[in-house]
Amino acid sequence: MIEDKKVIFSGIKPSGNLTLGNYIGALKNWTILQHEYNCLFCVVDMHAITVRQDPAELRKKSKELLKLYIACGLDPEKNIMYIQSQVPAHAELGWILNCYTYVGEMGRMTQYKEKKAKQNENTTVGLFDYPVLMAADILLYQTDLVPVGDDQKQHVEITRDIAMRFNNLYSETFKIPEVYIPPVGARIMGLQNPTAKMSKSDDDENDCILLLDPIDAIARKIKRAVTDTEKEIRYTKEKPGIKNLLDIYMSCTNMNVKDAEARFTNCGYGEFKQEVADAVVSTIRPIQEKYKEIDADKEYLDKILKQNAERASSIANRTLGKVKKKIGFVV
Ligand code: ATP
Ligand code: LTN
Repeated sequence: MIEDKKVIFSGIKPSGNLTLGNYIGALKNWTILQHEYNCLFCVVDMHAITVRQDPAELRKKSKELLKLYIACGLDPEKNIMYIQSQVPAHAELGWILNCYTYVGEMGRMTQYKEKKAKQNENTTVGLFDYPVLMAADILLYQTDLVPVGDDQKQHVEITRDIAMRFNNLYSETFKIPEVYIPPVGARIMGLQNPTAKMSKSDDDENDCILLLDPIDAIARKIKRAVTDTEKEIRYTKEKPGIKNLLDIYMSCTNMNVKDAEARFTNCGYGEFKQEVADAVVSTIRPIQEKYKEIDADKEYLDKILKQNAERASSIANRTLGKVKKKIGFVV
C-alpha cells in the first residue's frame, strides 16, 4: 500500500447473484475510486451467513463474486481483494467490538428490522449483530472512506460511534471513517416494485437485472418494468418507475438529469425503455465478456485469493494487536 494515499474499504455479500443495483450503487464507484485511494474490496461471506446459505452454493458464489469484481474493472494487483473468512482478524475484532456496542443501538438498525420482519423462522443473533462485524471490517484497516449504497449509511454511522467510544476509553486507536454515497444511483429500485430496493436475495427474478443475466433477458425485463399511466418522462418522486429507469439510464451513460429529461421529451415509454435497455446492455456486455475470460483461468483466481488474504491479514493484524494490548489481553 502506498503510504500517503487515503484508505477505502467496502464489501458485498456473496448471498445471491450480483444485481445492477449493486453495480451502480457500489462497484461502479469503486472502479473510479481505485485510482486515487488504497482500496480493500472484500467478499463478505461472514455477513452472508447471517441468513441460511447452502454451503456449496456459498463457496461458489464467493469465488464468482471475486471474479465479478475483476470483470467490472477492479485491479487485483492494485487493490487488496479477498474473502473475509480467510482473514481471521475480522472475527476477532468483531467479538471485541461486541463488548463496546449496546443492544439498543443494534435494535434500531433499519436493515435488521426490515430483514427480521420478512423472516418467518427464528432470527439469529448474527443478523442482529451484523453491523458490529461491519464495523470491525472497516476499522481494522484504518479506513478513511466507505463507498456504499444508501441502505448502508446507518451502518457506517454506527461504526463511527463505536470507534469514537473505543478511542475515548483507550486513546486514539481507530481512524473515524466517512461514508461515500454516489451522487446518482445510490438506491436503484426493483423493476416490478419501484418503491422497494432492487435486491439480490429477492425472489422475483423480473424485479432485478443480474450482471450475469443473458443479454436478451435484460432487455425483456426493462420492457416489462412497471411505470405509470401517464406519458411524460420526468424525474420526480411522483413517478417512481420512470425515475428509477432514468437513474439507471443516467448511471449507465454518465448523463445528468437535465440532459436525460431533455433527451426524452416527446418520447413514448416504449422507445424510452428501449434506450434504457440499450444503455444497460452496453454497460453489462463488456463485464460479461471479461468474466468469461477470468472464469476460464482457474489458477489465476486461487493465486489472487491467497496473495490478497495475506496482504489484508498483515495490515489487519497491526490494528488488532494494538486493540488487544489496550484492552488488557496477554499478547
Ligand atoms: P441482500 O439482498 O442479500 O441483502 P443486497 O443486494 O442488498 O443483498 P449487499 O451485499 O447488501 O446487496 O450490498 C452490496 C453493496 O451494494 C452495498 O454497498 C449496497 O449499499 C449496494 N446496493 C445494494 N442494493 C442496491 C441498490 N438497489 N441500489 C444501490 N446500491 C445498492
Ligand atoms: N453490510 C454491507 C456489506 C458490508 C460492508 C462492510 C460494506 C460488510 N462489511 C464494510 C462496506 C464496508 C451490505 O449489506 N451491503
